[in-house]
Amino acid sequence: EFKNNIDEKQEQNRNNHESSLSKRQRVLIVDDSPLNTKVLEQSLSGDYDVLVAHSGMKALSIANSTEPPDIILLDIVMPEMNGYEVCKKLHLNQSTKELPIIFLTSLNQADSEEYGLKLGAIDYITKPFSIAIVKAKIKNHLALKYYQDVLKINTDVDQLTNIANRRRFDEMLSIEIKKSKRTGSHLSLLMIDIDHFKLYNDTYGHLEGDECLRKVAFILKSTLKRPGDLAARWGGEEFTCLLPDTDNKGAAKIAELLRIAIMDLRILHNSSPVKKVVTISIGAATSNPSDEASYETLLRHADDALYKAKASGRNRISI
Ligand code: GH3
Ligand code: MG
Ligand code: MG
Ligand code: MG
Repeated sequence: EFKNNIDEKQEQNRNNHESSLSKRQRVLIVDDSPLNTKVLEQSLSGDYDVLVAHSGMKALSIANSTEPPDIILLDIVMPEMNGYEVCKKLHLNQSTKELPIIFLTSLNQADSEEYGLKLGAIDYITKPFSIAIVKAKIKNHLALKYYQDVLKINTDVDQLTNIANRRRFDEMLSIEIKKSKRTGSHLSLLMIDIDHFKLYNDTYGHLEGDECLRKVAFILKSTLKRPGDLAARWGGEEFTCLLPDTDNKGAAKIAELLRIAIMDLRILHNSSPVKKVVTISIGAATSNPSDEASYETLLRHADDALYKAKASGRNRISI
């Protein structure tokens, strides 16, 4: 039953990216006048999931939620926070800066439009508007947004395991190294390698081998709980975990959690001399905030530690 549970969750994980693309797209309408939002909501809700905000603050909170919109229709003249301000704030934030914004406003001077477009809005429609034109524009912009999302998934996600790929890991590692230098915080990195995986392939075949990689990836990803943590496929049967704000004690604790979690999966590996189930070895490295942590030294330390874990018997962690 435990195994079925894992298979099911893993299946959900596999479909996660695809389903996030096949879901109905979401349109956020921002306007202080409920009368305006009502008209738009009625004419758009047949094709899209429509979200409504009657203030700039509310719009920002929806855009930053776990279910952000795919496009925003943004009024400009609103009390408290106007549409230009909302647009600027969205663009300053990493997670919302790529959301397409269409201004929908009664400000019909050329310089208002120029200013809005220079702030990064993809379009500018003046009131009174033709609902048919608004709908056609939304449709076109959402088609572009869809391909942007497809591209993002293909550049960041490993096709076999559906966790972050090497490119994504490299990118996050350099970002986190800069951050740890700036803030003086510890940054830890785990290098993980499946034990006797060649023997696993030889015994069960490459397709079973691939399935095993998917299971291991899924467990690594779901065992990491902190929002900044990242599990990635480094290549072949090797994985990495990036652990921001984590010292060597914390890293050792998480490495041990991961080691146990994989062993507890009980994926049969009859020809392994270590155990009769699939196990992993882990090398951990932590940047010392006082020295110059670099990409190469962190990786080299983790690699050296992994080598030690392998040499001293496998199914263990080394720092
Ligand atoms: P060790 O305990 O020392 O790590 O032994 P090992 O056999 O795991 O190490 P080695 O690096 O010699 O072999 C790794 C094997 O992983 C070789 C290759 O057949 C297998 N492998 C790498 N990538 C994939 C993959 O995408 N799918 C499958 N099925 N196997 C892979
Ligand atoms: Mg208004
Ligand atoms: Mg290897
Ligand atoms: Mg190996």
